[in-house]
Amino acid sequence: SRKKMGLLVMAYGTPYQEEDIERYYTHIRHGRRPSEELIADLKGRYEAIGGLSPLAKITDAQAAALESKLNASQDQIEFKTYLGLKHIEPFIEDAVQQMKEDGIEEAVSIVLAPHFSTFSVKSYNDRAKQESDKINGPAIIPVESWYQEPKFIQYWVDQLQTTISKMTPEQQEDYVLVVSAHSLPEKILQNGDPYPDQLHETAKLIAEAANVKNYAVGWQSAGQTPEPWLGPDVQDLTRDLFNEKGYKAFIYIPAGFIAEHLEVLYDNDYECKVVTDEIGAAYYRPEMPNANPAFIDALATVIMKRLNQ
Ligand code: FEC
Repeated sequence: SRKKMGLLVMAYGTPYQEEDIERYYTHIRHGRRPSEELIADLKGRYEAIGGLSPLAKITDAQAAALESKLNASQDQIEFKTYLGLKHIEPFIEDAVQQMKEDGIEEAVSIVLAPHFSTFSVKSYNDRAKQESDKINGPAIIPVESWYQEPKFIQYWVDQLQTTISKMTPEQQEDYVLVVSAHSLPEKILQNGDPYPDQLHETAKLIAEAANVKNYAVGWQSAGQTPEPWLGPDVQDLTRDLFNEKGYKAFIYIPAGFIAEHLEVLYDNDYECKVVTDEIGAAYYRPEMPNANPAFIDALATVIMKRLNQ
């Protein structure tokens, strides 16, 4: 019979209803309640993408598809999914407690974000481990980063080719690819955080495999705090690239994200498009991985490679 193993899928989380926005935002800010102005601003952005984010549904679909794929692709282990979110229930700690209640003794964990940062993946993994240590829960084998998985890179190469095939011949001759991730405070660099290098490597892997001549790396969605954040911001980068080279089209791959959510639907599809409209260039944003089977296959491959290490 198959060995039972927990599959701890960790993701950011999103408000389930409008009333959740304030407490969700407060949680993101480590318990500091945002001002009325900040709350109104965030509500306005959710309204602009249709009221709420599709992220909750996409995360659920990704987790379910990953479990099915893993259980269908081998016959040694029976995986059972536990969803643990960073900023709303079910929290990471809830998922670890549930595994313990269900008698799970061993689990593999993955964060639904490709790049490692002390601010992102490390904080998810630390919370899972701390909770498990506290309650004498399952041993957890964490995936630290998975941006290098060839099937993941191939996902973007295929999407890029689909996008390019939709462009006019003039745009095909004269476009630039902008690869981005969520900005983080520059202070992460003091401790040698690998996050920026991992994004640069992702961009290079995609551009080389897809034969893209012109590409640039940028940062998006920076927080509203006075400290310096990693740049260049994608909007400024778009203007600078246009001023230098006059590109006719911009293709955005927000490679630090894997779902269509607020940061993509607003920060790319609205904010970057404001700039491309202003300079008179075409805006393209390939489809996000969501629960695309090719992407789920990439994640399943990452999990099996980790367990076979
Ligand atoms: O509801 C949705 O569809 C949006 C989900 C969402 C994702 C996401 C991903 C990342 N974040 C990361 C870091 C930060 C830092 C701050 C910060 C702030 C916000 C706010 C919202 C929000 N984030 Fe987020 N992020 C998402 C949503 N994030 C809403 C608050 C309003 C705003 O600033 O827009 C700054 C905190 C502070 O103010 O001090 C830092 C990172 C990722 C990608 C990795 C991951 O998914 O874990 C890093 C999705």
